[in-house]
Amino acid sequence: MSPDERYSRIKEHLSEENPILVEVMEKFEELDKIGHQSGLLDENETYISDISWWPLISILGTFSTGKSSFINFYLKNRVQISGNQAVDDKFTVVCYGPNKAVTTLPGLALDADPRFPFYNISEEIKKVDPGEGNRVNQYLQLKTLKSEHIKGKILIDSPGFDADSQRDAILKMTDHIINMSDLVLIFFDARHPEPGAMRDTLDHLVATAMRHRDANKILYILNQIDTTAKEDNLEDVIGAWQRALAQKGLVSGNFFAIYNEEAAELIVDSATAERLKRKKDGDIARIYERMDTVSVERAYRIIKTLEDTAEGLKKKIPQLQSVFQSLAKKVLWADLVLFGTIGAAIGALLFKFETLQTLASDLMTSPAAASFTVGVIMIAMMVMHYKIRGWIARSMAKKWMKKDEESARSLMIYAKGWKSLLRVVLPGWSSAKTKALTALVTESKRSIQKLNDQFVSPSGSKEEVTS
Ligand SMILES: Nc1nc2c(ncn2[C@@H]2O[C@H](COP(=O)(O)OP(=O)(O)O)[C@@H](O)[C@H]2O)c(=O)[nH]1
Ligand SMILES: [Mg+2]
Repeated sequence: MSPDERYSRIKEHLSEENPILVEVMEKFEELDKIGHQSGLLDENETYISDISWWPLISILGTFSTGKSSFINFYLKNRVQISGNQAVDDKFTVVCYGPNKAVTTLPGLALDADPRFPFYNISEEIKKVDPGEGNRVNQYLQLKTLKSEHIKGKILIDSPGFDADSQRDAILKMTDHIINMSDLVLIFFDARHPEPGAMRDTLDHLVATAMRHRDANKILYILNQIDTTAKEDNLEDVIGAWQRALAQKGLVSGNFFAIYNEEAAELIVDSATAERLKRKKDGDIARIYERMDTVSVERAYRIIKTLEDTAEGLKKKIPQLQSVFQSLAKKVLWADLVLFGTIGAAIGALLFKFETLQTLASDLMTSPAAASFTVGVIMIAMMVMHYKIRGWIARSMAKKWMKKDEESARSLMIYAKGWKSLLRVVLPGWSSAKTKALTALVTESKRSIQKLNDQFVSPSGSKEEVTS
């Protein structure tokens, strides 16, 4: 799919979700143009390919911790099957769709759609599971439904890791998903909060989450706390759980303790029931708030990416220009030497052989023949020039590969194509681009202001917004 097509399909959807992001997207198109002109991007590459435009919330945890039940409750719809067995062996991506009823689509639908963060996920899957054929359907499925609760975000339910023979591949996919997600909910089971119950999977999740540079996006949720009612030991259970996490190196975090009303056991003691419910209601409200503000955070993050990319280019382009200047110098010398030698050789031949001289003057008397000859010589020279240019650019790229891969890549892109070197070496080339980039950054700051106007509510949810 060409970048243009990709842009227009995403735009179509964003115009419903958040028009400010359509503006931001247009700025990304400008960035792409600069990227293409400077050889930093290949023809069909785009800076938006790393961005997913919908906030992604992933729900992780070992099997039977109540992930699917939580999603069903949140969406007020029985989207996922829940139960005591490992019912799902796939990641399920849940998003807004045109049908009221829940519609299930194979993973390929996600792999092929640039509007979703799973575009080209099959490449990622190939890395974790290099088996035969396209295995995307084995790891992913898509469920869509027409519901206000899912509008503007994407939820991911994760499979029952433990029962899976492809556990390693699933864990690697999980890492990838943590990286892509705006918010990660890691579920724990209050029936086994003690350290011994920290299975490998949870260990892995917690370790991965902790390493993450954006640790605030990870919420640790102790679920099924209704099961503490019988012994009335909620504080002990929460304490044991947090100590277990601390033992893994997690010093502080977003801790929550909840249960699912619909799945909970009946709590006989009314005082305990009341206390648990209060705790749960408070924590659920905080979790939901994070889930709802995630689309706001995402908008800011996209603009931040735009700014960072622009700033990066501003630094990169003058460097690139000096690389191209040295390429141009080398090509110029090579041209001079080659064409000089050829010219001199032709001159010497004409001087030496009289038959050649008469042939040449005969040619000159017929304008058609003369222009044909000149044309042939010009084309031959052009071909030679581009061959030499490609050859020098490639050999330079090889050297740059060790120092700076981006410059090397640009050289390679130039080596392949017919782009003019002349323009690139003129001083105006990089100054015009850096000027355009500076303007882009200023404009993106304005988009942030617009977002602020749109989102910041007087109720004070502002600190949730900026991250
Ligand atoms: N007691 C209790 N049971 C729950 C709670 N949440 C889910 N369950 C039950 O736990 C089982 C596993 O739930 P499920 O959502 O399928 O877990 P998943 O494997 O993490 O998706 C089901 O039988 C649910 O009814 C809860 O908060 N309390
Ligand atoms: Mg499940």
